[in-house]
Amino acid sequence: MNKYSSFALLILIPILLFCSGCVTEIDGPKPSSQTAQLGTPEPSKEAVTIDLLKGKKWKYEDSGKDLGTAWKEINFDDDHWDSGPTPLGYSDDDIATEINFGLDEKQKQITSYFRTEFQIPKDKEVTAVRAKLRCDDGAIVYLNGKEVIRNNLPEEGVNYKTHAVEIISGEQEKAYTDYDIDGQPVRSGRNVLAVEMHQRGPTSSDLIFDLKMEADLKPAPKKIKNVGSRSGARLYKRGKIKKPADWTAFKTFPRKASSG
Ligand SMILES: [Ca+2]
Repeated sequence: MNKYSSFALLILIPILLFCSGCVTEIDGPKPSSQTAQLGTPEPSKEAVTIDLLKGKKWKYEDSGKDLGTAWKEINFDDDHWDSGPTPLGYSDDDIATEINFGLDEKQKQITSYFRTEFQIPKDKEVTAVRAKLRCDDGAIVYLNGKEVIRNNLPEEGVNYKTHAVEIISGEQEKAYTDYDIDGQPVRSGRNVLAVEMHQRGPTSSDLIFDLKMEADLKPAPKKIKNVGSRSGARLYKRGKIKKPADWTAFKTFPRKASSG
């Protein structure tokens, strides 16, 4: 080996050793950051079904009085009403909460009123609502003040003296009727269900009410974010802002009158 060959080896050997290290590093274990990402999967965007009324108690008003229309609204004060789990009613074997029908069993009160509430998480959106109603004899169900179910009652002119259309007896008393509910009245946070139950007549022997309800929920879209206010204008943005021209004045406010 001449001096030129020796010099070439002195240059090539370090280069080969360095490249060998590069290959080992590239083919070796990946950085630990990838393992961390696998441990924190993104939230599922699939809809999930929840039971809205599981274990709920219902408030009830069984005095036989005419409550008018305010009783079905979301902010009605029902603190003084009694409460209990379903089925509610009287004169049936599987009643969980016994209510009153008045002093005379041959002149029973026609209408009784029921209320309960449930919550929808603020980060969820309702895509479907389903219900199962057991009623003897007739019922109207309101969700946040809007009628969503009417069973065995006239289409119009219903008041606290209105009788149910048909007698419910035998196996019909234990049957549940399925409903697909318009989910539009459902709101984020607190929701109120209100139900009026009507007897077929003052001598009807029994009254039974039960309601089951479930909803499909999916993650709600991101809300518009308030990014601050300047000079009486409130500014909003959606997603990523690329240019100053994307900013839009949402609303302006009158300035306070100066004291001078
Ligand atoms: Ca009845």
